[in-house]
Amino acid sequence: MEDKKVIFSGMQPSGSLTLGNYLGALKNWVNLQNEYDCYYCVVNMHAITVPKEPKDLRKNTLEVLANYIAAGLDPELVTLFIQSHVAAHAELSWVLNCFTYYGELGRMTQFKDKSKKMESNAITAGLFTYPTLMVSDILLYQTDLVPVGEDQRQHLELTRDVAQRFNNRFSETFKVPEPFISKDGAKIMSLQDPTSKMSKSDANENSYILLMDKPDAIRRKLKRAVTDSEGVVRYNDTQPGVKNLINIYSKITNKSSQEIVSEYEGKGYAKFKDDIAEIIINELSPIQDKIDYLLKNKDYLEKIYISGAEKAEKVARKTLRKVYKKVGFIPRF
Ligand code: AQP
Repeated sequence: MEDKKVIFSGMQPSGSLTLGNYLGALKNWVNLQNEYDCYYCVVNMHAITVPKEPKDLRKNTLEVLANYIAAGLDPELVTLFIQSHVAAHAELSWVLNCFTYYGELGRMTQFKDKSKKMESNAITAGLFTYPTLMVSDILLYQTDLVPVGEDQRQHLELTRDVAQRFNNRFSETFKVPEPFISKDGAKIMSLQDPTSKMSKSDANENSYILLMDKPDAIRRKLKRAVTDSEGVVRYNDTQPGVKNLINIYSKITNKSSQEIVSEYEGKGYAKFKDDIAEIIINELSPIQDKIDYLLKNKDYLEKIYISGAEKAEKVARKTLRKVYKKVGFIPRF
């Protein structure tokens, strides 16, 4: 265990997880669990950077944890925990906010994208400083690698900059982590607007497939998925809707895009969409059975997140103690 490289990643319980979260990140996390010392967190503190109903947040937090386990993460192998249970995340975040520049945060594209869609008086300081909380999540565990989707690369670069800045100002304190972005760039796009990514907080429920969607909903959403008027299954950027569906197909079946294109030569979109719906249903069905089972066994989930937090806390406290000492805070103990 000691020699294994450390991995940290997390997902926001800002809704139920989507096929994008699953194919872009979660499936990958499962493949890494034997080889690395993995910390996978449900980042509920990130989820309140935009308005969120408390009861939904509670429900989604347990759901995300259940989704992690149902998708194949083994709580015996990896550390699964809820972010707010380890206070060091908030504590380090304050310190690192004092080592992150206003200009850097203002350049974050995720902030620009999210804030653009909001009334200016609804944009909170939390949304603006969200990346520093993410920096803290990662640095607390002396993380080597962070498996995230391409959309998170900029936050990872900020993490490296802040870690290096702190290390240079004081002395070696943080491991400078590397992004670990899947080479095949699995960015799953919205089924309604294939130029923007599939997101669980999208207002249009036809834009995403949830891991917990029942077969009928999956079939209906696929039928309504935006394509184009070409009517030919081809893999190119002028047909972003079809390209996205091919990516989903390929990610689940491991078939190449060329194989899929040949398979559907001379066939229309209807058959193609029907087949993808069935492929998704087959992939998700065993996961859904496990999710249902886990959500009926809240005591089990509680055991997992409590023991996960205890383990995470030990590592996180050690880093935080170092940081407090370096910046000149007087230790209490
Ligand atoms: N569409 C996607 N394709 C590939 N990867 C994706 N990820 C998210 N959407 C896609 C990856 O999932 C991980 C966790 O993401 P998150 O839940 O922390 O936040 P997010 O990236 O902001 O995801 P959403 O679904 O878009 O959430 P909302 O709507 O709340 O903002 C990350 O590794 C991410 O790359």
